[in-house]
Amino acid sequence: MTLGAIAYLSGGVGGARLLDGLAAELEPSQLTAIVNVGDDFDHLGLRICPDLDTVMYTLAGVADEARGWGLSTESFRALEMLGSYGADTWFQLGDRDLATHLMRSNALARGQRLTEVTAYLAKALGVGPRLLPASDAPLRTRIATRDAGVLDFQDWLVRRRAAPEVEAVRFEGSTRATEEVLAALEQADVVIVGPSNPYVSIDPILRLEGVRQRVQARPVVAVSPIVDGRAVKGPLARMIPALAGRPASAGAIASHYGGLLAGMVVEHGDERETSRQHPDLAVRGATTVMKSRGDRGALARAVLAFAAELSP
Ligand code: FO1
Repeated sequence: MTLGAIAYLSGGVGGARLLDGLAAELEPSQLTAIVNVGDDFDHLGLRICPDLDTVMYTLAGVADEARGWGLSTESFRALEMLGSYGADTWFQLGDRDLATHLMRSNALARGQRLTEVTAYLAKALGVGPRLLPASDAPLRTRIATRDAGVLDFQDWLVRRRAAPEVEAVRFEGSTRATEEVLAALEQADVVIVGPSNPYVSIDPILRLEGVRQRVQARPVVAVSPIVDGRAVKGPLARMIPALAGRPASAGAIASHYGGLLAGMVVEHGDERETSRQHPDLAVRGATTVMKSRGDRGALARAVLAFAAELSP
């Protein structure tokens, strides 16, 4: 069938890149991104929403392509001055990026919902598809580690470079998805799960009240964030053995999502092993490592074609 409305679950840099490819293939009104807010934190008096900003900057074409987060043509003069005052500088806040955090923090302080201020900022940057924070209320992913206690997410990921071994991932705060998120899932013909870390980018979305039941009522296609046993970016390849007690693989990702998936798009060469682990899962091979904007479009087309085949 030709697909109508698509709900896309996203977190991290890989999720944002495929969303960029999908946005180029679809009408803006067809595509809604439901974005992780478990990475969010309050830092230097500002509310920082890394996954929302990564998606917004990527779709606006202003993201720093090499880093994947933050803005291109950035400077860090404010951060230098903060350092002179002895403030924390381990989280690299750029001068132009600070404008986003100032606008968002002021709007929230005036009582606006995160959903509203996200829509305002995205519109100001000319972003077409709807970007929805998974929840309006604060939600925090925390990492229980073997040797360093329970850490805030950015402290673990950025400050400590994900070195402390993970024993468990915990979520604190909001358990409520927004009404907009629940409605977007109800109106979706298909749900696409981006090539994101399932533990810290997608689980914080699925665990919200009413989300998993609405997602599993629709055809769900996930794109594997693991290629030939390795993570394209980030700590995922080490988290799978630590948390699932098995080697990193696309099959391990499918197992983590349980019976949620109708299909999985994996890197060429990973099809056979994934199908061996999951005989009843539809598996499609594609080029899932996106090195260019052209790659994003090609992967988006492959995912959309596969999703259309799986939709009744
Ligand atoms: N990731 C880093 O590894 N180092 C940083 O200094 C850093 C700063 C930063 C500033 C704004 C922002 O929106 C994201 C930033 N990130 C940084 C990425 C952030 O840690 C995200 O949580 C990851 O991209 C995973 O989603």
